[in-house]
Amino acid sequence: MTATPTQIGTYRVQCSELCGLWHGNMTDDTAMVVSASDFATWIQQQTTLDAPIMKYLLPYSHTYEPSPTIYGN
Ligand SMILES: [Cu+2]
Repeated sequence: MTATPTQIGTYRVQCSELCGLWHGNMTDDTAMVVSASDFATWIQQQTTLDAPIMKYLLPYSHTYEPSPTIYGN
């Protein structure tokens, strides 16, 4: 999904493509458009909250498929 918001606020969003079994539940009433500084603050808060579990996750990558080399191919 992409959007170009023009106003700060809270919006209802809904999937507009019949995408699968739970398509009917693909709505959210809490999609928020915020200022750049509020977004930066939120990112910092999330980074702090997530720090304890980040050590268990794979490093960031564009792909997460196992490399064939780990299977000896
Ligand atoms: Cu959907």
